[in-house]
Amino acid sequence: RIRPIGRALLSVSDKTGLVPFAQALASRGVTLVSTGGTAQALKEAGIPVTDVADVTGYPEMMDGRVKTLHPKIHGGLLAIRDDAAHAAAMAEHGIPPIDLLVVSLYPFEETLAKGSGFDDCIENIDIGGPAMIRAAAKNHPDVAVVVDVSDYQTVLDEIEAHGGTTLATRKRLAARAFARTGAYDAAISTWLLAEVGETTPPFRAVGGRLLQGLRYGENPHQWAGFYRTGEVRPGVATARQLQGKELSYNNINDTDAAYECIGEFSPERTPAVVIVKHANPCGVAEAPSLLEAYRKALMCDPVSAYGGIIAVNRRLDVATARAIAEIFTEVVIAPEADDEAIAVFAAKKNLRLLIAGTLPDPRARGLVAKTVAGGLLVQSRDNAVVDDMDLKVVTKRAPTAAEFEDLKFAFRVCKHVKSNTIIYAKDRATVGIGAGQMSRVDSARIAARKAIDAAEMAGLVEPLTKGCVVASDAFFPFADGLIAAAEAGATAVIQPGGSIRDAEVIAAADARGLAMVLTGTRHFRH
Ligand code: 93A
Repeated sequence: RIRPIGRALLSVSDKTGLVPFAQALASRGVTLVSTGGTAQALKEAGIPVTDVADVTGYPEMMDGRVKTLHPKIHGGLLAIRDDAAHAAAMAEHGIPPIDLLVVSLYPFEETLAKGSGFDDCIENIDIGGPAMIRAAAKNHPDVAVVVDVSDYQTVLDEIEAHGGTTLATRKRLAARAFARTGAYDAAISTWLLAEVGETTPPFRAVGGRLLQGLRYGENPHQWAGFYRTGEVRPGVATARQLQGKELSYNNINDTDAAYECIGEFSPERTPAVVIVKHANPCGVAEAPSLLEAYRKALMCDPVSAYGGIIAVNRRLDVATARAIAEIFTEVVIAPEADDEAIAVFAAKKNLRLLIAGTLPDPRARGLVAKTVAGGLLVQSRDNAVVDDMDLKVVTKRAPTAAEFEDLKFAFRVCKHVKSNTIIYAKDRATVGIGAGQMSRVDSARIAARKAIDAAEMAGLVEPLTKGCVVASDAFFPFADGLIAAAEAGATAVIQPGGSIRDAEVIAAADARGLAMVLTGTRHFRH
């Protein structure tokens, strides 16, 4: 599929490298056709060139707004070369084939960047250029398209090596061409949206498709949209909303946090419930029934759970739905739900019920993106699961079987809590969660304080942290965090290890009779 280049259309705003490139093409016998300014530059360099106007039979008009928008140009770009009917149309209308298109678009981005006025920006929106680029890129089986100076040499090398362009190269060039027109239009729409007081999502950068324009962002003065990427993963972007008000930006963010966390508890395990508030779990529990799991999760931090987001790991039943309906809940997400459970929520007009079909796979790969000023940070999803980790007991005392189960439970949860994370857990339920603190010892203290508050609310004589286990998302840099946990009543610890003071931390655990397990894997989350 080598395509020799007989005729090339050059129409470039950025004339960098134009002359030597055109010269190289001309010397290889390529006929050159160009728009006004480009033709002028070539003529000045003594390179033979045909004016587009001489091909179309029309002068460039309306200040250049109409130059190449003509069947004699677009026919030459779009005709399928080995299609008899297309060839006949070309012959009948005197349409010359164009084998290579070289375009650099009107400098819209540069015009905008230098602070030009509205009319100037509008005038720099290229219409004919993108039309030709897209035509040539569509017809890349026959036509090569270049939209960047850096590909001039690519084309010359191909001619040198093969006497024309290869299909593989034309395809690559076509992909780049569509990327260019896509980015160009995105720049225009970003500018226009800003003109009318809206902002464009940076998500376009990762190829998002608008699912839903949101009423506002994290705060009412912020613009927001919900975009779907190409990733196929069960979750809030693919779930079906059965009832309730439209999801808000914060709802979507929190629901995602809840559903990603519940994914740690596959339906083959015992029933599990996650309650999320402000993107952090405030209660997670496993129990023989979903209802019990919900009650235990709620007990961890009933104050925070008010207005929370609830995720369950299996078909939502009516008993659990009734219990959930007792307090104000923003969103419930489940893989599926019984009809009676759905009916319970029907009376709660504001409660959003989402059915996601399947649970997320905690081991699935995926992308996580976050913007920074002027940039985009992208990383793979944290798909490490405690069951796959090489767990090492480093203390004199090994955890009991029950402690070991709780340790793994707590580490599963801590992956989904903002760092620094300290989780106290007992009987496969969180009993104290310390999230998002700048120091680990503060997280340990907060988690203990919350456990005391929860016990008081439940009318218990002592906090549930008595005899609990503790998980830390990253190593204890000092023994203080571990000591705080021990003082709160923890008897066993799970943490990644790897601090230069590990020995000190292990000694502090031994001194208090604590059992400690190292995972070797960290679960930072910010
Ligand atoms: O104003 S346009 O949208 N109308 C057109 O028909 C057209 N054809 C090519 N702009 C058009 N172009 C653009 O002109 C090209 O994309 C290129 O940026 C520029 C080259 O013009 P010149 O050769 O006159 O410098």
